[in-house]
Amino acid sequence: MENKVNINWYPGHMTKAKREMREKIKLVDMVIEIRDARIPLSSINPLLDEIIGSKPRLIVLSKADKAEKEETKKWIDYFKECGHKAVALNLIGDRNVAKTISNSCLSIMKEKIDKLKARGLKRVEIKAMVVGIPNVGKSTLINSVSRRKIAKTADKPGVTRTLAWIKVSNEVALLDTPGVLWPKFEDLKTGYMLAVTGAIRDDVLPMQSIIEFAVDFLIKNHKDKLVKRYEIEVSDNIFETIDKIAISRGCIQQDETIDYKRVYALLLKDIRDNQLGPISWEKTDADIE
Ligand SMILES: Nc1nc2c(ncn2[C@@H]2O[C@H](COP(=O)(O)OP(=O)(O)OP(=O)(O)O)[C@@H](O)[C@H]2O)c(=O)[nH]1
Ligand SMILES: [Mg+2]
Repeated sequence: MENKVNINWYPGHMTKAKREMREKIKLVDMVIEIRDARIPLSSINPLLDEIIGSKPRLIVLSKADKAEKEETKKWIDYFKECGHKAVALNLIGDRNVAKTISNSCLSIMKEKIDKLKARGLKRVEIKAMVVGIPNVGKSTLINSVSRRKIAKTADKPGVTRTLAWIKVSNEVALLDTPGVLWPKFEDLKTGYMLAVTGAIRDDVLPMQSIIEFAVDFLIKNHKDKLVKRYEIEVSDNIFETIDKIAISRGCIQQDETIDYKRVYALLLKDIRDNQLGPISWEKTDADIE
């Protein structure tokens, strides 16, 4: 299989997005970069380093409820070794999102805060901006720390929107509009992982290949989960397993052949909805070279 691809699939203008992001980043002291806890390397934008320059960053591994706890811990240690502070959160379930974010930002900015305080500044407010690839949880994080749904203000053309800041705590504020980064992938595996977790549209890569990648991974790493969910015996054969799932779930067409479209959709939905249980699709030991 060809494993190098060069898909320039992301809609919109990357140059414009990059320029806008650079402008917004000037307004903040640090960046909160959200990545998907299930795929902490694939859910990045390789240009982020270039865009944020030397601004400090906090990595938030979102959807931690959908990833394996032990793996997530290893990822946090991995990032620490790389010099980055990372925290894992379930942005819709955890009650301490604001506190965790605030404390982490303060610890990252400690040196700067201490310096300002030494110069006599009484109240220091850290300004941060949330960035991340589509669907990773940017709006959820912002809504969660603001403890209310932020009304979407009508973006009228030609009218400059005033910047709004959301208080996370007395010392930390977030810019209310997050920066959207496009994911980028040159190898198919990264593309499949982005598809499986719902970060890219389903039509970017062939559905059959996404499912074959997913089932192959599940057979190798989580056979028990397939057995339990679909009440089937699972061999090492990808195609046989897909057929068994289809039969078990009644994905059969009128002419009694397998309805692949339906079984693919069913499998993808189950995976994204966490119906098989938490799965870390990217593991530290497999991905660090
Ligand atoms: N289970 C789980 N779901 C989450 C978590 N964070 C976000 N979600 C869900 O993921 C989906 C996408 O979240 P959003 O906050 O809209 O993502 P976004 O980054 O703002 O997406 P775009 O605006 O499209 O770029 C929503 O259905 C959220 O409910 C999490 O920590 N755990
Ligand atoms: Mg959003």
